[in-house]
Amino acid sequence: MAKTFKNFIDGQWKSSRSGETFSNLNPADNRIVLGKFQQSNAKDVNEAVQAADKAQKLWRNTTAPKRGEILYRVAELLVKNKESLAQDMTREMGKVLAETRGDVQEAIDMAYYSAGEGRRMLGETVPSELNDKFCMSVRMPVGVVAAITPWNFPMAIPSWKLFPALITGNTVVIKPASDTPLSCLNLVKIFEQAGLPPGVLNLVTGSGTGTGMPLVDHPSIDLVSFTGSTETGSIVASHCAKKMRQYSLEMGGKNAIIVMDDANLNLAVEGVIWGAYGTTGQRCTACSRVIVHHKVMKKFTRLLLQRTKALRLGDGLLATSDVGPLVNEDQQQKVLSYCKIGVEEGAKLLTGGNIAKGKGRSHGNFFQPTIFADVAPKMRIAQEEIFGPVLAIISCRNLERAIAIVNDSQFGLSSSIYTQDVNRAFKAIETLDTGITYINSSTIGAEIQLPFGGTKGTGNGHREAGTAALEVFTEWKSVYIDYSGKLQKAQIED
Ligand code: UN1
Repeated sequence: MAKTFKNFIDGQWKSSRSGETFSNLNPADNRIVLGKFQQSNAKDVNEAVQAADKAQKLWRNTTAPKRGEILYRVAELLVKNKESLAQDMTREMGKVLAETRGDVQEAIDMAYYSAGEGRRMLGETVPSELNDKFCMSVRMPVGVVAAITPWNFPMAIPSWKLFPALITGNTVVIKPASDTPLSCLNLVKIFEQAGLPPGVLNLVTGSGTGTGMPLVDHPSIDLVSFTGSTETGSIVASHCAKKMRQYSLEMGGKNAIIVMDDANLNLAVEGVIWGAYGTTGQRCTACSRVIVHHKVMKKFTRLLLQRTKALRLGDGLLATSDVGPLVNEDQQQKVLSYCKIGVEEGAKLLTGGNIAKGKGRSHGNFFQPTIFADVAPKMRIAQEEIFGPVLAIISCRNLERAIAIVNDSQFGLSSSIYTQDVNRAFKAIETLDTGITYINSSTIGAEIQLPFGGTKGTGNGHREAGTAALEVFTEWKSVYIDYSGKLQKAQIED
């Protein structure tokens, strides 16, 4: 019998008023049910938001360094439990253990980084127009935050939202993706263990329509922080806009690596393999296009094909697996349909293109690492986010053309160039229209102390992580202190 997990509301573990649950399956073997989770409805959401609203007063009045102390304890508990958290994550999400350890590590890094912010959280002091007057600005919490998180980074992405939101004095209701509720619940449990007061952080599990939307629409929510598909993000945005509510969105990517004729080709191949097939291609930063200088196309393609064919597919818990399954069957069907589209569009399928079966894989959502060559920049497989292990190779004549191809996208998250020429590298940094650019390194692997996010359809101008996160989770208050003891008027001509 699979264990039943509950919602966390006002410091209590509670069943949904719906009386219904949903199953969390292991994508490496869909017969394995990891647990039953609450199918929450609007009533549960209301209770969770009310708890967060009530806890606002206490939490915003807890000094930031004290809030930081709790976050340090969370960090330490995450360190202590890292291995079991990673194992749970591989079981529910599928990516290989080395990567789920990395996912937990991002949460650890974020916890330490944010806890330290409790003693920093810089505001500004600036000169006044007048004598005997002092001007400064301080950061205040926004209020009650709704966090809606995806399944590809089941702990890291919740942590990008929770730690900055909490250190700045907000209270939160989080709804994780229904494919990966366990990792988020494990994180919430650690906050409870670390002594976070009741109501400051609440968890409701369930579907996007039944749980997510009532949360977005709840009148007491002040800010929605969402990571997920562009389609859902735009629905979230329109609901928030109607209610004059703040929102921060992280959405799709169609990230590219440029390989120039002077590149270290072995290094570039390793970068492309890691970017295209890490997390089975299910990162918003995944490399799904590689733009190769025509002079090195033949050699690069040969090396890449060799490395791709050597990748071992299997259960992410096994040390012999390089690439795990896709998260669910719908994802598997979606990736398959894109492979059919690629063939119909006239791209040349070099390897993969199909569901992967065979020993240890017949009950999981495995997919063959896939490469399309001779891809034209306007083809759908070069324009739309596939979110699977599918790579499109595009040829280019020179750097200018390569940059134009990268920028010809509705998205602008991550980009990369392999070159030994410093001039080309700087040209790329300046002209690639993405929020993140890597030089001689893959499109993935962002560190939490820098802003994370993208231009164009990837987001709405906000960034997560780094000090940029403070901009999302705080409001400015400007303060004027006049100690002259008389009425002074600013901006009046003498
Ligand atoms: C994502 O894919 O949604 O840079 C986040 C990276 C990771 C985070 C990716 N640190 O690939």
